[in-house]
Amino acid sequence: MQGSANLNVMIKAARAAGRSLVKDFREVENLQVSMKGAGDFVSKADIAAEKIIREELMEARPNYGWLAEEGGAAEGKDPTRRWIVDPLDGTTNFLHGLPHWAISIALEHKGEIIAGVVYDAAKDEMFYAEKGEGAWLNQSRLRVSGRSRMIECIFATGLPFGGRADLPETLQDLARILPSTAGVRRFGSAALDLAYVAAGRYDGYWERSLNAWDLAAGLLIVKEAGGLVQPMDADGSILEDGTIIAANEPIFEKFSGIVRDA
Ligand code: 2AM
Ligand code: CA
Repeated sequence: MQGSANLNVMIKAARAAGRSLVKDFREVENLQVSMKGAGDFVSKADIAAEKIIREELMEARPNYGWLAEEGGAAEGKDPTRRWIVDPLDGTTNFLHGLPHWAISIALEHKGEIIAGVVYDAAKDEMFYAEKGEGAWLNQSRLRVSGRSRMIECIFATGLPFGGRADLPETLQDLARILPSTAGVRRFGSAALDLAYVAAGRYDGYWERSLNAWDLAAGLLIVKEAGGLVQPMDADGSILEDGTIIAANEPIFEKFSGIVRDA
């Protein structure tokens, strides 16, 4: 796909941040003895990656606004466009030396995501999409899976950890979903969960309690791969509520019905 100038800027920024993160990821292994030391190191790696992305994007498009996990929000001179960035999605994986984390960069125009990049730098998998132009993984076009029997489908989700309060809801979700499917996976990066739905690796994905930067790029990639995405509350907003249900079309109604039957 011959991407727009904006998409090329986003891909360039993701690659630059990816190089920095891959270098730091190799170092993490040496720090495992001290989790605290590793935690501080990873948060520095995260902030350094965000700085690289911000510099690349702001140099190319100085008028656009900004929303990112580490750096907060800033309105641009052009109030209709903003970057939504997660420099390191899957931080816990990164910290544990698990090669499953990604950089997520989205471009929003008048409240709608028009371009998205999710880059798995450890595996050099660049997932990207532009509105109306399809979804891609490196040079290949992506398509969601065509599975229509729930019992053959694999679903991804996130599970609460630490002090997160939605444990009962999550356990009820699992009780409803596990028996009628081929299984549930919990890999720890919302951005990659969505990219994997787009690639047909997962048949669907649901999660609550996320932030706009976890979801913005991935939701467009799913849509452009022919999948459906909705917030948990059908009248709500994915990015404002931080909830999502994503799946291929043949199973969406059934799957979303089960998930929403909370
Ligand atoms: P992160 O790695 O950038 O923190 C895992 O289920 C997903 O939840 C990841 O995308 C992770 O993003 C996100 N996540 C981690 N901690 C979170 C929190 N306290 N609130 C909301 N989302 C979180
Ligand atoms: Ca994140």
